[in-house]
Formats: sequence, C-alpha cells, structure tokens
Amino acid sequence: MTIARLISFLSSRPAALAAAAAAVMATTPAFAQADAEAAAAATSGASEIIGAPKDWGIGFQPSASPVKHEMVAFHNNLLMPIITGTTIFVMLLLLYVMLRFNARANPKPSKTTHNTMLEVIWTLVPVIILVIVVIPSMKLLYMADKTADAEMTLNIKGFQWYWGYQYPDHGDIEFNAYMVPEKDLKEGQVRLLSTDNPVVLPIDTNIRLLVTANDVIHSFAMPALGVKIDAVPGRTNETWTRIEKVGTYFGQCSEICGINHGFMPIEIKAVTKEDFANWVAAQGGKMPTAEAEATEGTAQAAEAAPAADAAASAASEEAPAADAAAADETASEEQPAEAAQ
Ligand SMILES: [Cu+2]
Repeated sequence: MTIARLISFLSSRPAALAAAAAAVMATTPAFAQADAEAAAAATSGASEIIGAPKDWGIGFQPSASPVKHEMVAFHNNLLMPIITGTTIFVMLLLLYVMLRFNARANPKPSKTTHNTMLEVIWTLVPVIILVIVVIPSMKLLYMADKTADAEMTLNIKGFQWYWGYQYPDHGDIEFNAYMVPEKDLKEGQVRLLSTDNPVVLPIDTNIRLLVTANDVIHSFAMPALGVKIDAVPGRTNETWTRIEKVGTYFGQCSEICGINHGFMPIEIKAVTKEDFANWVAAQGGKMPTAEAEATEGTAQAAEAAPAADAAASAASEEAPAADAAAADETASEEQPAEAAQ
C-alpha cells in the first residue's frame, strides 16, 4: 500500500485504525474499566454523577458526547497501540545492545560511524508515524471547533474565582456559580465540585458554548463531554457539546488562574428537554422554540387569509389565537390540494 493510499484510508476511517491492536487494548485494565464505567452509566438512573472521583478510578471518565467518543477512540485505537509498540521496540533494542555489545560480550568494538540506510529509516519512520497521527487529530480538532446547527447557546465567563453563565436564547437567564464550601455541603453534593448554581442543560441538543473571561485566563473543562477550552479576557472562544445522558457532570477550571484556581468547579445538570423547559420557566426565562412557532403561526395566518374582510380582522384582533388556529387549518387544507395539482 502506498503512503498516499494509507493516508486516505486513515483519514476516511479513523475508527477502523489498528484493528489488530484492539484485542490488546481490551485486556488492559484502564480500558476495561472505562468500558465498565460506560456500561454502568448507560444503565443507571437520573441522579447519576459523572466526573466525581471514585476509588480506583483510572482511565477516561465515561464519555457522554459525540466529540468525547471520538477522542476515546482516537486514544484507544491509534495512540495507545503506537505508544505501546514504540516503547516495547525501544526497550527490546536497549536490552539487545546491553547484552550483545557490552565490554565483556564484545571486547573488540567495530569502528562503524555511519549507515545511510539506517539513518534514512530512523528519520522516515517517525515522520510517517506523526503523519498518521496528525490526520485524525486534526479531524478531531475541527469536529470540536463548532457545530453547524447549534440549537442553543450558553455563554460562559470565567472570573477570579467562579464561573458566570448566561442563556441568550432563553430570555437572558444569568447567574454565577460558586463552589459550595465544605461546611455547607448537603446530601448528594460533592466536596470541591458541587456549585450553588449548577448549569442546567438539555440532553440531545447541539449546544454552542461561547467562552470568555473577565480578568485572567481560565479554562472551561468538562472531561465527560470532551470539552476543554481556554477562557481568555477580551476574546470569545467557541466550542460545542451534545450531552447524551441525563446526569450530573463535573469539571474544573484547567488553567492556573490564581489562589483559588482549584476552587471554581463546574457543575452541569443534564436534564430532559421537558425538564429543561420547566427549569427555564422557573427562572423567568422563555423557550425560543415556543416564540418562533408563535411568530410562524401569525405569518401563516397572514399568508393564508389575505382577503379576509374587516369584520374578520376585527374578530382576529379579539381572538388572535383562534384565528391563527383557523388559518392553520385552512393552510393544511390547501396544501394537499396544491400538492395534488
Ligand atoms: Cu480559573
């Protein structure tokens, strides 16, 4: 297989890489545990906590977003086989040199100084390995960069030392979230990770995250979602997520930002879309979809009944909802007829 073909194969199918190595991975404890965690996550209930420390917690946190799935696959299927293979190869070489060429086994060393073939190989092989790594890596970076069709936006701002959140699509709900001090922890809250105002987000929704900072550089990191992005004063960084499971997720500031850097955690409560709508209502906000539908309905009414007489428009002023409903009916009656023509 030529290098060009190999590259195109790798870039088109990153998940299919190093299939032979997958068997090795399955026997490694770290991966086995990540799988077990993921399985447990899939079967347990709504109150599940993801991202809190646990005994023997090694490996990745269970992934709960498309980007994180790809990151885990990239690590497990490509990086680990390469790193493991390289380490074993170098270790065997070292052992061979130590045994075969020590002073006792090889008292008269050869005077060889150069070997062109060998030098070409040990330059080219690492280059090829890096090219193989960089292609899926860049694909992943672009995937994490932004979502084409964001359904909502969350503005995130880092402060010394807490996070501020704003929901511009939901009537500008706005709040700050501080870590709950140890003495105030309630049942179910996690030391150093729970906040007084968890971020509530809907599952199965493409969420645009716009991240900035007020004072110094912070970093917004949610391991289970595969999100880690710098929060820079005077600059807005964009990334996105799509949370797949209901639960409580924890993250932390990941850029040393001062004395309380370790005490500005991130808590996200991922809820169903209905629960999210209820939460928005409880916060005094409004859902963008309801508003959009109402506008659409009015537009349809205006389109469907342009010849309505004065009496009808007077009636519609008195009962706009009924009129809109009637217009909707007309529209739906007209559409099949048009389609038939
Ligand atoms: Cu910070």
